[in-house]
Amino acid sequence: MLKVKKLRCEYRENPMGIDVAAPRLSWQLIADGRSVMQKAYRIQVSKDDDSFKNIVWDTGIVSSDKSVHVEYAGDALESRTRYYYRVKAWDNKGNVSDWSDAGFWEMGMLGTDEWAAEWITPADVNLQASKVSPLLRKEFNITEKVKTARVYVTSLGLYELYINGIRVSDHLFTPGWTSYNKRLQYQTYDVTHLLEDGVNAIGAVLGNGWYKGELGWKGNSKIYGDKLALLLQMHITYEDGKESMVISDNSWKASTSPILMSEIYHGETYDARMEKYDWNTADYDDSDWNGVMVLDKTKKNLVAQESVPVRVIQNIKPVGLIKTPKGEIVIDFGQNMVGRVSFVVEGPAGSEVVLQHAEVLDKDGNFYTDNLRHAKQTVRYILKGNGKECYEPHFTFQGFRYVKVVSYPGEILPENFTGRVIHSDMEVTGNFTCSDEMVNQLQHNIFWGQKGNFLDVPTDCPQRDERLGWTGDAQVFIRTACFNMNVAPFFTKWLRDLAADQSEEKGVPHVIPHVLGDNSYSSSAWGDAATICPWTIYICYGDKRILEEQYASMKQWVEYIRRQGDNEYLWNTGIHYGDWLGLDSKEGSYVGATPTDLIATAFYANSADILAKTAKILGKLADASEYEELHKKIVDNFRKEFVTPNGRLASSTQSAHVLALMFNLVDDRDRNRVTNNLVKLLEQNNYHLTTGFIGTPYLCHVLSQNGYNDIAYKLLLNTDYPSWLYQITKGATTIWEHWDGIKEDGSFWSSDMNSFNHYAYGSIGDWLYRTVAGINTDEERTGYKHIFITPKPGPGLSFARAQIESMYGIILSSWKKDGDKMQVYVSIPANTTAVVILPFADIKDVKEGGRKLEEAEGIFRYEKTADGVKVGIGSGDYTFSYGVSC
Ligand code: RAM
Repeated sequence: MLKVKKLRCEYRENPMGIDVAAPRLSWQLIADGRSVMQKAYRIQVSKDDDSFKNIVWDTGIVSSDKSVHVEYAGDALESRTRYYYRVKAWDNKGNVSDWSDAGFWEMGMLGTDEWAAEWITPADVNLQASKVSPLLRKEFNITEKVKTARVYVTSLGLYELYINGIRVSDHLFTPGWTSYNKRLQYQTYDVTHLLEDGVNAIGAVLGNGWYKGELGWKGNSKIYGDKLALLLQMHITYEDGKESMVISDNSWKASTSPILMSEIYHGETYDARMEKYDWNTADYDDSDWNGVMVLDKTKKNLVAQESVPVRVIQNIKPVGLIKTPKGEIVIDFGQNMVGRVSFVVEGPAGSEVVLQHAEVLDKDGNFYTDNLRHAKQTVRYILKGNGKECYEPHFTFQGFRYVKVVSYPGEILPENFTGRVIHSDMEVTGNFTCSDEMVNQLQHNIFWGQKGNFLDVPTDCPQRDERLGWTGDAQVFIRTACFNMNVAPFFTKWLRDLAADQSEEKGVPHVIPHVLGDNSYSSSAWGDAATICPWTIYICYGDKRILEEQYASMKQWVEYIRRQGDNEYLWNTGIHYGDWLGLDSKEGSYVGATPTDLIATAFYANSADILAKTAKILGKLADASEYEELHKKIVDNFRKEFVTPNGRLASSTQSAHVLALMFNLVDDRDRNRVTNNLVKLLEQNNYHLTTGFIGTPYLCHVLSQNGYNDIAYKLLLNTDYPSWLYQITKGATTIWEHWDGIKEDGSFWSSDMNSFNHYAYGSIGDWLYRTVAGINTDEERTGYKHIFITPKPGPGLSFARAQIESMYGIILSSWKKDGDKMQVYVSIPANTTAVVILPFADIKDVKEGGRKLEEAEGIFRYEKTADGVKVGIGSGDYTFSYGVSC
């Protein structure tokens, strides 16, 4: 049995409207038995229909085991054209698959000159200047039978689009957030099914969003521009082959909507009495509407949608209704989430529903919003008063678990409220469970932190007046993110903005898209997102193209650092966030005690190393040797500056030791000493961490890698402050920004900067997947083409299990320790191979499926190593059991 399944083009299933010149095709092989490898493949691509009669590219039978990111190499792809593709595979066992089901991709509008549409904005300057969301509409006639219709659309601000009263898609927060003046995405929708014979109507509502609304804690707004506008082009193809277009131009009409105010941070005000019934259908009389104005705005910055869309991903019902000591009524959704609340209400016209959103209650059980700072997170709905009314906000999202019902006509019944969880619709690829319920809750919290902070851009927090694409947070969390969900398209888009927003000197802004003003760039560890993020996507998805695309940006960042100060091999100038929020910070400071020049130089070394490896992979050999040399010199200088001749680190913080070990900055002779000193520091602190954003992600890794796996487990399983599980004892359902967000006595650390949904410390997820369960990719054959399964059991857990869906299929690693018996279960997808290290095992004891290793099928080789028995396997499921003495 051999099947080809899960066809993906540019990571996506049947993407609509892409502008990639050579789209990459991937598939998975489904096969019985063990050690199945692809021997050959054949791809056919046909234009316009899936009968494969009009074939434009046929690879023929290609002898290759490549099944991920095979680049289309046929004739140039045409604009606004759909291509179907199918794949057939041959394996090493003599099986041939059938043709797969057909997948497709559709090209977007490829040339700027193809845009006949014009940017339009309401002509009424008062409407333009007000907070009210404008409506735009246009009627058009259809007299012949429609074969297909497509809309290509984008906006300055956010848009919702309707045809004949129906939303064209469930995508939210379109056109997404990019560095708008340089790159603005448009979306492509198939609207064939929405068109009718005769008069049709198309209508759009615009919202401030990131373009015109408030952004950042300084209360800035209109960062990208002060006029909301729409750009839309519909192409209709008729059965007889003729075509026509509907475009945004000065024939459109504009008016006011019932959305009186909508702001990402502040919520929405909606007066249902102002609704224009059926405004987006052909029956509506728009004779009292105003006209529109054509805006002279560029179309040169337009790019097709690059990431996955943002959607409502799930609904949550309230778990309780609370009356607080202050007497307020608060709905508890049981989960700190990001999205909004939809509700049903009935009451007299003019009565109001007012909802305020918050993440936590204070220690007395009262509704608490101080940590939101200026973000109002308030939704106000004014009833029209004609029976049951349903409402959900349009252009805003909130970070919340609790909702205070400030006003609501009638009885407040939980069933009338629904939490709508919103984020980028990334495919869920991973899960981790183990024998400790609190660690399982930790994994849950990490996962929800990712859901809440991956809303089109990777943010730090989703609730206060920030919600920005902090580069440091993104690089710290990306490896964990890659386990939980497929984040490749998401980061592909964001990294293009990073490159686009690099300063003239090629520094990297603190937040991407860059909205914080001129001097907000180039902190070490934050700017290093430029190298760490593309490298991680390459490692986890085998995506060489992201390295090609980002190479200039990566190199410019390293060269930027090199130009700082007067020693090109140290970075000891500039202002840095350091080990942000480390517990060893001085009173009143956020910057941990680890010297910022040590951190900056360590990250500089790491970035130079990544750049050298990238240059080698891309065949840029001169660069490769130059940056290898640079890396060596930075490491030498690090040693001179921060390591004493006898191998002691100049800084005695945990994070300094962690970085030195993680980035291989000390020589082998000193490694033990530095490790032992780290262990001593931990011991002096009663085996508790003091690390901030920089040290925390690597802390358990360096312990496990250097002989102290037991201490890593101890840190993981601590439940008292400060630890990952401490916050769980305080009821956390997402990861906190501060180790002491809520103190032991129930009071808050501060109201100033205290997010309860911040993924940075969730980076421990990487260690759970990669070390506890032990799933890793070989860096020589990335994207899990060759897999390492190296579980490291430790004290306190009796089993752990992780599963990830790689580009090749599902990888599973699970171990169970029962007294002196150990069982390791592994599943490896077809067309990959793996090395498994069975911890604490002896060759003679190990059985696979009841058989000795030499008798088991699919095992290429095995040997005893210091870490256990090392077994080479091909695809399939394996159960290893053996006795252990420790
Ligand atoms: C705050 C947040 C954010 C961090 C910056 C430096 O805004 O904690 O996560 O990256 O500071």
